[in-house]
Amino acid sequence: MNKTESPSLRESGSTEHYDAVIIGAGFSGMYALHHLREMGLSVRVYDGASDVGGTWWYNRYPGARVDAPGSPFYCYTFSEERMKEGDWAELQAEQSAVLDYLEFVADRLDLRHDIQFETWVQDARYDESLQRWTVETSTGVGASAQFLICAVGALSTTNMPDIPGILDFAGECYHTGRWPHEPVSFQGKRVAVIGTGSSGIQSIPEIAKEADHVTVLQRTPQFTFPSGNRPVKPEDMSDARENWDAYVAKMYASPAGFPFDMSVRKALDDTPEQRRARYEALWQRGGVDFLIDGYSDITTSEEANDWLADFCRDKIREIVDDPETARKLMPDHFILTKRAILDGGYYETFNRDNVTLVDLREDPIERFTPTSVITRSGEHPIDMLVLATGFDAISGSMLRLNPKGRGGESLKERWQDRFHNYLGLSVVGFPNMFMIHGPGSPGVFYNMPLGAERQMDWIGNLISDMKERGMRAVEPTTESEEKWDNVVAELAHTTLLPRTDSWWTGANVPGKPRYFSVYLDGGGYHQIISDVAAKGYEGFVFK
Ligand code: NA7
Repeated sequence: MNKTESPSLRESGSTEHYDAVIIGAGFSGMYALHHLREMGLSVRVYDGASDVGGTWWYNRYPGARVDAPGSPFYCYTFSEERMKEGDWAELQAEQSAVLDYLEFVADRLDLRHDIQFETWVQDARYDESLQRWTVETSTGVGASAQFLICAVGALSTTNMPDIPGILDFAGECYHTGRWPHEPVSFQGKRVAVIGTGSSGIQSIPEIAKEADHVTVLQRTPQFTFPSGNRPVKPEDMSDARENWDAYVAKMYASPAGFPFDMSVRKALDDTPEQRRARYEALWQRGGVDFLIDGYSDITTSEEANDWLADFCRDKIREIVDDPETARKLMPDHFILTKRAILDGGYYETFNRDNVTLVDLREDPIERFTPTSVITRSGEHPIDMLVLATGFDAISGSMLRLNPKGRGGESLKERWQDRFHNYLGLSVVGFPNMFMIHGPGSPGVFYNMPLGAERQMDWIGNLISDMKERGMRAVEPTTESEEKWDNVVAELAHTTLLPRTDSWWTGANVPGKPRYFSVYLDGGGYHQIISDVAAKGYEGFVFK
């Protein structure tokens, strides 16, 4: 019998009944579906997109690729067979390669069968008397389920800038996080790009190759490292296939979920000459090696941080021909306290005749007209506007969903001042609701596909435990939520990270609670949640 035809699925009017509803069909939601189905649960997944992939379905802008320690380790680990069938051409896989991989997994596991695409969940409410969630969707067909799994993505809800006249701009306008599926041509066009985070820094060099002119509207200058992207050597791919178990064990044991040994050497243990030589070698090699093979105290010691920042600022002066442009590109925050960026010739792009940099701190945008952007110093006529302005990250997609818990309290009300949660998985007042990569979890600081698998395995074990014990509802206690909040904050404050405005601290979205809401030690986190389970799910109450 097909699992979706199991006895627990019944149709009543326009409400379908499942054991679990999953929201989102990206890396997390796809694994959640597979795992819960394997456990024998009836499951429905809803996603607003037309196919699987989540953020990798939407982010199709030119130059989009994995900018983390990459292939072949940015993938699922649950199936050795799937890993062996997959292939990765480049260390930092381009967006289309990641999406191909997810489509391949969806095909192999027949996931689409239980996913309803082009369907937005408009409301999710907990019914205390039934101990179930009721979900309403944009298609009019709703669902009721005991468990609600929110796999809504930490980088999914776009951050749209509120600038006078922006809606009057009559030319083409695209957000990098909602890039069209049809080809976009920049040929002969004057393009303005707002934003110089990963998306801007990946796309600007590609756009500049084709466009007539590119005006980069920069609010905060960024540190970015040469990507060092290269083909995956066939022998490395074979080695990963042959020794997959050993690699996975290493990924499980590492703080960031990748099978690399992180340098434990401190920057200040070396002489300035030794540091310079090491950084120069790493710069030439490129990639995330500054994190892996650099020094362990860059984000904890101000002096070590300043040293690397100065080294990178020297590189900008070396690369960029025009001293005035180099000056505008000079970042002044602690290095690596905004998301590390890898680029394919970003600073070099400013040596092109068709690229202009506007420093919005000196020359802010005043307004848009139908044909231009006007900054304090004058008018820039444009044909196209690219918004590389990022996301309402980490908590934004949960707030957009805005589930209503016990007593009808909404998550927006609950999260007005802080993103209250226990273990980054659950929230008081929202029984049987689980978040993947939510605030309070390692989320974006961990290998995200692996993090999703490990959180989902934990949730699956909790559900099994409840079924065995005949429990119908689970939620954390207020005390455990408060304790976890302190644990997350204490760890963050051992670093320089909370001291910089970034999307990690919510500073990119006006009105958002401003604090560092991610648990920084991914390896330690998975040990903690496993210990919680071993102690009978300490900090939770069951009914
Ligand atoms: P990011 O990293 O949040 O970058 C967004 C950029 O847009 C950043 O430079 C922002 O400046 C800028 N921004 C945002 N709003 C505005 C307004 N209103 N005016 C001017 N400039 C603005 O998003 P990305 O999409 O690049 O990357 C997100 C993550 O996705 C990335 O780190 C990877 O993990 C994948 P700010 O720095 O806030 O001053």
